[in-house]
Amino acid sequence: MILRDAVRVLVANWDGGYTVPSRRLYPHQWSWDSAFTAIGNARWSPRRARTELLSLFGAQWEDGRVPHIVFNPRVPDGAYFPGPEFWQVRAPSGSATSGIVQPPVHALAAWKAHLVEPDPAFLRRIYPRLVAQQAFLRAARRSPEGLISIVHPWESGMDNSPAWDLPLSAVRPGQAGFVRRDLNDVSADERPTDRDYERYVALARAYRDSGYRDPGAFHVEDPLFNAAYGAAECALARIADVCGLDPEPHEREAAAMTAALVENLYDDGLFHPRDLRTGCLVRSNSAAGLTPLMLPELPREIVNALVGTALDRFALKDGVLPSFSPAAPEFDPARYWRGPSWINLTWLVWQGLKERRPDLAGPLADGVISAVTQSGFREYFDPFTMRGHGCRDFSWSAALVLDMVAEHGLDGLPAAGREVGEEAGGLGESDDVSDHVLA
Ligand code: 2M8
Repeated sequence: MILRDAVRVLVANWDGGYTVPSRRLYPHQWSWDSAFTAIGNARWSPRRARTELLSLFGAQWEDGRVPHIVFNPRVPDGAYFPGPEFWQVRAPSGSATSGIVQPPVHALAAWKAHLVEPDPAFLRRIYPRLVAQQAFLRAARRSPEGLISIVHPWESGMDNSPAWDLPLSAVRPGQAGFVRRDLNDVSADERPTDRDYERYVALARAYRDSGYRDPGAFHVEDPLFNAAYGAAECALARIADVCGLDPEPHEREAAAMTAALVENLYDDGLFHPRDLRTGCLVRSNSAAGLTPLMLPELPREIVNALVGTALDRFALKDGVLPSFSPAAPEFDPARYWRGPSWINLTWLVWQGLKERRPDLAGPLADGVISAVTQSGFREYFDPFTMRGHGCRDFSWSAALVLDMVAEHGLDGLPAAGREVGEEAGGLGESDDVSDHVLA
């Protein structure tokens, strides 16, 4: 039932070449959402997964950046703010896009799609695009210590995390002069405050006005973003291998990122962001600090310390992962990225636990499954009551449940890999899958 419902959400949110995160709240294509959605779609329609990724990379910029939103010209102006009229930029393909990026989880998604249904031709097609995405980050955002920076909280994907409160306090909110659309669909106490929104808009405007080049008042190294970059290099090494190319440069790059993270962002059982304006670590309690667990070469003692932190400060033993430590004063179980449990973040940490700590990974998958069984495919969940918050029928919640069930099983039934999706995909692969042509 759960699996069929998940596929139904993904079918309803499919736009012919990609999946919207949510029909009403997010009616365009989002970068990391497409990667997570592809991971789940691969379980019942690998073709859809490949199309989704190729469609996103179709809007890649010449400098290699993959914009965080690709706008659908058929969606009415004003359906989402800030829309194309705010960003004022187009990809070489002609698509209107934003000019900022999101965590590079796409190489991992491409590799996972290939594992479900091997397709070397797809890998050969997307590999240069994925390499260019990483190259942009190195060229435009890499510090001498080897870490990649972000210039907007939206680039972290965890937009409203309390980890950004301090760096954001240096940003002067601009003049309002805009109308928020998000509050049409979701209650104000589950979304960022107006004050935060004014800062987001001021930052995006300043970056736009610099020609999408200069970091402005927010300039931060984020553990999740950097862990995703490192995991992307690991995936690229495997992809290169299948393509008959040398995996070694990617392996070296992944190892260098792991070392840079440990050297610069690790302290006291958790990875922390670093504010490049002050040079100081922002010692917050964000679950982003656990995501370097994704990196296979993370030293064992750090893995053990992170697991200890996850158990003590994040209540992981209860089978859920809050996005922010419940023990911290800023924790809010219902407000967007300030404490609720998110399925994508849980999935990233689960990647790092599956082999090292199956005793913890199993209950985490069960926790996710019971949250959606109780509350549906909501955007986020109260980590204690599992009550759903944010929008409904949210794509990555549905997609990643398909992936977790395929690997972990359901209700005591063993993992079934591809068959999970085939059974759930009884709804049939729609004919409405266009084979997107890369620009
Ligand atoms: C949220 O972010 C957008 C801005 O990009 C928003 O609040 O309008 C975040 O949760 C982000 O991680 C996600 O990619 C996006 C679409 O699901 O929504």
